[in-house]
Amino acid sequence: MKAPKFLFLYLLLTAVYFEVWAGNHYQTPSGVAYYIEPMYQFNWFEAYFECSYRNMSLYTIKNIEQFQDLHSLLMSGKFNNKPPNLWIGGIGLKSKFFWVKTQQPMTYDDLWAPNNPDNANEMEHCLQIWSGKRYLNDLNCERKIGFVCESNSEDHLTAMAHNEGKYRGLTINLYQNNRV
Ligand SMILES: [Ca+2]
Repeated sequence: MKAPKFLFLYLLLTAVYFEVWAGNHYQTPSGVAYYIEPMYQFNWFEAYFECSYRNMSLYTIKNIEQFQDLHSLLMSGKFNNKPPNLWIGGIGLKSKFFWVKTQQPMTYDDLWAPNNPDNANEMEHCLQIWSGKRYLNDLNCERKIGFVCESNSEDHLTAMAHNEGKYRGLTINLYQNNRV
């Protein structure tokens, strides 16, 4: 007779865990998962850190279909039928942008909002998805908006190599400290 009680507890804990884990995780119509922070509280550098902290990266456009899939999610009822202003993983100078993650140039000229990139006041060096506009804008990196992170799973080997380097550095530091 105790089984139902344990079952209830298990289901409750599972629900709590899922709620904590799910947080700002969203899924597109085609099933791709993103971490999206819609609150306007982060400059580009903070957004970059927030994604890295989660072992993710600021979103990089790989093709139009992938972007439209994300945009469909942003246009869904989850965000008041209006895509939030979100930092993505592009930076640039003089209106030429590239993706930080892949170091490839930003080539989707059809995705810029009208009259952009305009590098207004010569202060707009970071890339955003623009609320209600089609679609991208260059913006002052210090502005506080939301952000969207993508998984690094396809970069697993790169991440492993990075971590190995980090631990090697740690070993060297410890060794040096012992010598002092
Ligand atoms: Ca602009």
